[in-house]
Amino acid sequence: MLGKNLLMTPAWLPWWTGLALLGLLSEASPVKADPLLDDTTKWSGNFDLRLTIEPTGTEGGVDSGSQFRSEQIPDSHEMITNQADFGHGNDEARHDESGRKRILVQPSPEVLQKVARPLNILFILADDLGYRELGCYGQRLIRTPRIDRLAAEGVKLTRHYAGNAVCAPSRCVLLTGKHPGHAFVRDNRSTPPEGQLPIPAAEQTIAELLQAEGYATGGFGKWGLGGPGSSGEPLKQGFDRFFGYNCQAHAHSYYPGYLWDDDKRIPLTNKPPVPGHAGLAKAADPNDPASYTQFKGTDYAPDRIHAAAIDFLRTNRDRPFFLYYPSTIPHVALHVPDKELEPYLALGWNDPPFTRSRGGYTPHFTPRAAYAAMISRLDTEVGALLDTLDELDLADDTLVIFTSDNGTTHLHDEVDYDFFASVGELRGLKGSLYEGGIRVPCLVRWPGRIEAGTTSDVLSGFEDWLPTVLAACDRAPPPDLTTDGHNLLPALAGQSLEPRAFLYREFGGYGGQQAVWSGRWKAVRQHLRKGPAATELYDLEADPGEATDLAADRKDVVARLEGIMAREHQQSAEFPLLGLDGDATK
Ligand SMILES: [Ca+2]
Repeated sequence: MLGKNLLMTPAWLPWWTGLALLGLLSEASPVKADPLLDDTTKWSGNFDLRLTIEPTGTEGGVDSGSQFRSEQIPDSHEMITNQADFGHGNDEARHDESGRKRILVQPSPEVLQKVARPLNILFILADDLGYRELGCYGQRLIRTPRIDRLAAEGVKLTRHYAGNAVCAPSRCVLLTGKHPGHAFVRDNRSTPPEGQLPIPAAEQTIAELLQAEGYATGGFGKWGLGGPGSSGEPLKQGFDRFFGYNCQAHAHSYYPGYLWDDDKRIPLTNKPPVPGHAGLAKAADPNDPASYTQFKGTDYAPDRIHAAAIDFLRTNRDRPFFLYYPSTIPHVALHVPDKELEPYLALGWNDPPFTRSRGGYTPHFTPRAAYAAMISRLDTEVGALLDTLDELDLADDTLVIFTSDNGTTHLHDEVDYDFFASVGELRGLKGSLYEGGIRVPCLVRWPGRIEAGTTSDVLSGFEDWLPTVLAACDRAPPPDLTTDGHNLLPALAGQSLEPRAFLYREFGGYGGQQAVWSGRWKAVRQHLRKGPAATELYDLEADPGEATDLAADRKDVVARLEGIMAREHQQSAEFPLLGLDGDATK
């Protein structure tokens, strides 16, 4: 019953000679290409090809077996497959008609990995890292050699805007591709006992879309979009794997009592756990370093999170993956191991102790050194992730994106943003829709597709990553998905495009704010919780520090940008902007 046939090609001929001959000579034996290899797939290098030959029986049935054969493609050989050559797309080839033989050309696993390997995504998100806190963005005191090298290997964006001015709403924009006038989560909101307001099941995240395409999806770090068991928890929003903090408040301590390993709480060995918020003991001498030892633990959560992410890379080296790495660094509290502090202590900075005795984040004896050491620690982690891609021979097949969820914190006792010039010439800090709160560093590397060492001033934001990542993976967004984002790939590759019409932000927190960017102009409104607020207008090309309000001189521009604000703000029952909506909760 098992009819068998094997296509024999003399060893000195390239493998496809036999197929071409077969296609030409034997009408009864069309050749079918594997659908995984489309007509633009480029085959090169030295690898095995596996041919499966299935003789077919009578119409409507397959009376066959299969055999495999390997052919070595010469090292120097390179060809572009053409589906027509294989009969793919030819109706005759698709149907197993009586008497015809069907031949499947299937690449061996090595071929798939080497040739048709889908793109991987590594998305690294810093927490509260300001626009000028990396060497490649002008930082002079904090060392970030590995992230700077990433900039040298890819493109540096100079007008990239986080999803919002604080953690949770910024991440919601990133993962769902909707700007804050349409996004579900528009402010931080805790949901006891642990976690933040969950994104609903109906929301589609980047992870969900890639998971449906067969990607391994892992999140490692801080979540903040839905507590354990809620509709928003990572395992229900497209992640196969999660390791880290579910809850943003829990993430204020780097030496916690536990972390989440998928849906299980796993204990850490900090005995006792170090709180994120506590003061010096009443009797403690603020000038004695020993007074601060109570804020040091033994089991540093970033070590655990980083190890789990590296493990995810190794586990999935043969599968396409989406690795989302939302680090908790450099968000306070100032918790960093001594060994990472030492290089900065050696610099002998004037570094007065942060001595808070009650409330707020935990104090530190050398807060400037601690903050710098935390950012350098993140830099080391980024370096190790990139080194692992190199080691696994995946660097060329991986799109790497590095950015931050909002600007530098406004907590000056904790973080001396003046000393570091954390946001440089920009106005505002975390929580503000002025530039310093929301314009963030952003680096993108894709060898062969993005030119190394380039800079782009394309106006862009977190909503763009969902369509950009899908486009990079050669996938279209599902028809029922509405996104406010743009595919950035052409711009990242250096093509000049029609400028984007606008970028929109709103934020119910810190008094209620709205902002619109369009070309050189930016309109911003504050205090929207109190009522309709005056619109300020800045020319960011001439005035990046937003010092001179031009609203009175350019009423035409103000009117146009206010029109965009009105159009893009969709009322939210959860997060009303009272000055615009009235009190939607009444
Ligand atoms: Ca943040």
